[in-house]
Amino acid sequence: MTNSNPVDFSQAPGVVLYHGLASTCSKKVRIALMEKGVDFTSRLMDLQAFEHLDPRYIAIHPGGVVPALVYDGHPVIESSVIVEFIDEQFPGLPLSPEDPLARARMRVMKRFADTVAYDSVYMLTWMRLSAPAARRLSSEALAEVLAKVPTGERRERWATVATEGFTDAQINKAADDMRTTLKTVDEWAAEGGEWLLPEQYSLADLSLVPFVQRIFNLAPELAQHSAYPALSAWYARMLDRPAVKRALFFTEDPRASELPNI
Ligand SMILES: N[C@@H](CCC(=O)N[C@@H](CS)C(=O)NCC(=O)O)C(=O)O
Repeated sequence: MTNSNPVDFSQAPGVVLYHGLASTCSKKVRIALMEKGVDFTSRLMDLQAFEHLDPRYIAIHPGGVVPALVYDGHPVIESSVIVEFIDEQFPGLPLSPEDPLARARMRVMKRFADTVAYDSVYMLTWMRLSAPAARRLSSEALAEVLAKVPTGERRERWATVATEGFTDAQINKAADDMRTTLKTVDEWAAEGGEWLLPEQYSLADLSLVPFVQRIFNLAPELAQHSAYPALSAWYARMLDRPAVKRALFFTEDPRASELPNI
């Protein structure tokens, strides 16, 4: 694996991953790469230093969010799409079942990760990591940053964390989503057996584990292990997988030691 410090935006052959250390969506993609044994160039970005708003990155990912994978010069974006691309492009452990009905169930679980599970964690994550960075800026510097954010939705998030933060109603909704996430994954783990799909370890498992990890870290009071026995056993099995451990607690880039991870 090769690294870059500071971020190198130049083209490189093979797989280049632009990612965030703490980013749940990046963790998902790192797990997929590591499960398949794909060698990649790591380009860790400092989101709190707004490196992902650099015009050279926006040229790769027009939404200005991580992760983005570049394969032989071709950008692939959206973590759920990227993990499917990795599974289809590279040999090694198959991460999707053959049976179309099982694939459909897997995609429902991936969709859940992208919606309910993602919505459950992003506000508390932003208040923990992004708010301090945004609040350190002068009003001129903040205006400059906001002008670089390519989408209205993200501009609003940055403006919110720079000022009053999210409302109590929003935070309560996130807590409800956390409970729903834990309960749903617990049920899936109970039905699935060893992994979430009875058929095999799949993209469903690796798509959900970063969000479960984040809930355990952000809201331990909501995540009593005894309340979710199947989820807890599944989570322990996930952490026993070398690829999952390497990806969640990623250290294989010199920048990793300088960035926060939760
Ligand atoms: N739907 C996107 C979501 C990506 C996303 O929200 N990335 C976050 C980190 S997990 C990010 O880049 N945040 C920085 C920002 O929005 O400025 C995906 O799954 O790839």
